[in-house]
Amino acid sequence: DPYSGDPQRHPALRVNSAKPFNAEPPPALLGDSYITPSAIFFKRNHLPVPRVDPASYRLRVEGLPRPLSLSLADLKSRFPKHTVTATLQCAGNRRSEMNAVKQVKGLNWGIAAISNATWSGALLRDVLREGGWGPEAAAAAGGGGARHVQFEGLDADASGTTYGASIPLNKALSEEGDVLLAYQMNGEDLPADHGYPLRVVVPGTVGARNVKWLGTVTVSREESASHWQQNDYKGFSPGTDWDTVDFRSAPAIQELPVQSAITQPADGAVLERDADGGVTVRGYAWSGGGRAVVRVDVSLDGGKTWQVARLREGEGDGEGEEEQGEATPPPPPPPLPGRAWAWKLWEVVAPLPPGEQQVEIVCKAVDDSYNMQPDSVAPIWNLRGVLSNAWHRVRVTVRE
Ligand code: MTE
Ligand code: MO
Repeated sequence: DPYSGDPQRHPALRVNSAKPFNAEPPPALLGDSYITPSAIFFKRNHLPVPRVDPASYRLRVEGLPRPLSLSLADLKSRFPKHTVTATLQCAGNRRSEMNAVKQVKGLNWGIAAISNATWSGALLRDVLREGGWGPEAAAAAGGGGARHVQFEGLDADASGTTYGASIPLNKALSEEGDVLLAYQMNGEDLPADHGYPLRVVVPGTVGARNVKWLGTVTVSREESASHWQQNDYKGFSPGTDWDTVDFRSAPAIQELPVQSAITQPADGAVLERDADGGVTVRGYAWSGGGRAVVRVDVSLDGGKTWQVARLREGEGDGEGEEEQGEATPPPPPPPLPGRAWAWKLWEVVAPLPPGEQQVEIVCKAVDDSYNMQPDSVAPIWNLRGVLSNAWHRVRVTVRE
């Protein structure tokens, strides 16, 4: 069994596939903490988890004037340690809602194939510069006109095919791109499931490009030739089916569209009112490309009327943030424009008229480019079930 070396996992995870291991946390648990504990961070593996010996591990860096072979100690000592809080979201998050409209191909993710962590490591930019990347190399590398950075994982199938992906070179080189060769997650060594000993973290970019168990980085003219870059993780029209799809006709997903979902209450829940007769609704919101979520609208009547949710900024749990007073510490500074890599958790305490009632709760987020989520799934349905970001709806019963 090629999966016999896989690590132990947290029992609270909802398993979508055991081999390879794919699982997401229960939504209420996800929405509880701004930083997702590593044990319940969603896990998306295409292949068995490779066992990597940290002592003999080397990262190969190619396509540069000076190719590099870096040990973990090199990565930790020769480059400044950089820390970024970034949300990862799988392209297939919320795929089950597409499946409900019409069958799609892929793991049946709920709303929790997304999580937020603090990552530390060397900046990919610094490593590429150490390899001689600069204006002259830009002209010479990759036969002229290098455009991409390819990543190859150490996880392989029975035929030796490894996981791979690539990102635009501009993203990797940008001083504001924050692309990390990460050796830590939430202040500890990366867990085995999340890429030990090294993964790339590409803030603002779809999960699939955040290659785990990183073996090789290559600056190149071409995108990665891997299946997952070329023939997967692309979006298509609702009218495209498996007989007509041409994967060459669509770009690989990189930045993801604006997203939000309700983590509490759960669909089908029976709710009690709080002392003031209201109900509490909580969720997450995030957008790709470093675009900040600026507003989340919540409806308790299926989308007829709306109110604005309170964004629970930063690492606090949201308790007491509304109290004004001399003792209140100032809020954390907002992220630099274009670098809002982390999600925002949000909350609404909504009043409801008395009496038992069925309520359809809806949320939708707006990012700082004023991108908004589409209201329904059918017009964005696609055969692979990716980019599922329609208004999220849960139906609950509220009791006296
Ligand atoms: N990297 C390798 N080497 N192998 C993989 O299967 N899965 C990708 C990406 N990096 C994958 C990988 C996908 S599709 C996603 S969504 C993220 O890892 C998931 O990261 P996580 O398991 O840390 O949540
Ligand atoms: Mo993914």
